[in-house]
Amino acid sequence: MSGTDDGRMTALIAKLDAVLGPGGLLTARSDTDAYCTDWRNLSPGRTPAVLRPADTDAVAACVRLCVEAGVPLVPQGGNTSMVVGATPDNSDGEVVLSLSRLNRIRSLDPLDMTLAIEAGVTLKAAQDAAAAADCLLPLSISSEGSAQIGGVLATNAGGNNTIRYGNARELVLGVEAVLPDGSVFNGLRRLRKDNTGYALRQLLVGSEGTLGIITAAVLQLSPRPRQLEVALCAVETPEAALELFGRFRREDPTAVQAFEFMSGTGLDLVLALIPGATLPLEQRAPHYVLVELASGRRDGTLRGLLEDVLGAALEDGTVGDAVIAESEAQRQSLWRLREEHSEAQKRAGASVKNDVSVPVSRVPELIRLATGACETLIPGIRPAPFGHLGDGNIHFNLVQPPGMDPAAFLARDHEIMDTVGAVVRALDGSFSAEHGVGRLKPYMMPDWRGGAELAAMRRIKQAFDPRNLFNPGRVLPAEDMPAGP
Ligand code: 2HG
Ligand code: ZN
Repeated sequence: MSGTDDGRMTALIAKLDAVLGPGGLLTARSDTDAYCTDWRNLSPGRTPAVLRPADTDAVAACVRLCVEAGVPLVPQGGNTSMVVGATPDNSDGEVVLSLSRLNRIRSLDPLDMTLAIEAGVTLKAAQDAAAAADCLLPLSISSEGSAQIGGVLATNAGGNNTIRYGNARELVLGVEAVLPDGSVFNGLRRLRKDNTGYALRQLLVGSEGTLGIITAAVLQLSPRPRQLEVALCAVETPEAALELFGRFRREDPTAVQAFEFMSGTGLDLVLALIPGATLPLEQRAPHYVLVELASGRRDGTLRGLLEDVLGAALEDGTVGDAVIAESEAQRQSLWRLREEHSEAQKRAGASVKNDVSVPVSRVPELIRLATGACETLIPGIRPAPFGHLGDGNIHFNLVQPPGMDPAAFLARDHEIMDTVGAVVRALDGSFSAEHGVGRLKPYMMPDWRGGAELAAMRRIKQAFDPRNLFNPGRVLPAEDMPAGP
């Protein structure tokens, strides 16, 4: 049903308005536009209404009304999706359900180290709540100031600390969600052990809103490290970056909290386009590594470890130059060079993102082979790979050649993604490591996840959402889904 086809949408909106109350429903284009534009501005959409329920019961009531009317729902948190997973298409027939007003911290237990939290709390606010109780919520992603817990879980976000703490999935003990029949699955348990049938919470985590809408969760917290050490290192080659990683791991397998790779091209864009960004090294290098070590002890052993490994690496040439943060402010400014990569690439023009993963040992091959293949495909293209080397997840992003028409570059996005994809596949990798599939990449699913795997996914979708109204066309290729009403 489209927003203009008959009076059904008008009647639905009147019912939703009654359920949501003042401030709960937005219909004016000037109010809804921000909810229809994805962070990358790749695919501007339209919606007849944005629903802003304030609690789980109101989410369930909205779902029941929309499903009864056969209207598709697009759940949205902080709207930071990189794969157009949380904004409506341009049919003007998809209703946006924003979780932003479900923003309460329900409970925090420092002894159990659990945090019960609603979907609309930002990741940063959740981290701060944990820190105030001397605990750590170890999930850390560049968009944490805006990204909300519901979206973080719906996409099984990974980020910088996966190497030590795992992805979002590993941190979830319990989930509360509204299912497509309007029922509320109350799985907000906070148990470390709970083998009672299928782990539905794990099915919902990473399902990108196609099976249920997460309204709250219980997260496992960790003890807060007493010491952190951060260094930025210049390296000549991706192989040297991997070698350095291996040395830290061999020296102390538990100490590495983040091990991030940055290409010279990517960091140059940050230095050129992000005000205030400066390189604290004497000269620019072909590649860089940002390493963060953490320890539960307060003594000087962590600093000793960092200095020993870097000292030897500088001596034998594995590392060309390095700087160690001497204060919290310096730690943050080193991290900023890494965190601003997405913003800098956005400012540099059109770019095509490949959020890929390979076994850690094959990251250098990935970087070399994909760089070569893309440079052959489009002369002048700027490969700017960066990301989570320590867990094998590289953002193999390609920035348009200077001066090229951005639309002409983006028109070749599938060609570019498939070129990188061929390399990733040869290295036993995945085409989507942490950003999900969204509306941008379902076309890749038959090729990468076809056969029994995709067939099982379709049966699961059919069982949960037989009318295909929860985030349709995301994750699974639309043409393979049962037709809507
Ligand atoms: C990051 O690691 C995010 O900073 C964004 O996953 C990556 O912009 C990107 O491609
Ligand atoms: Zn990332």
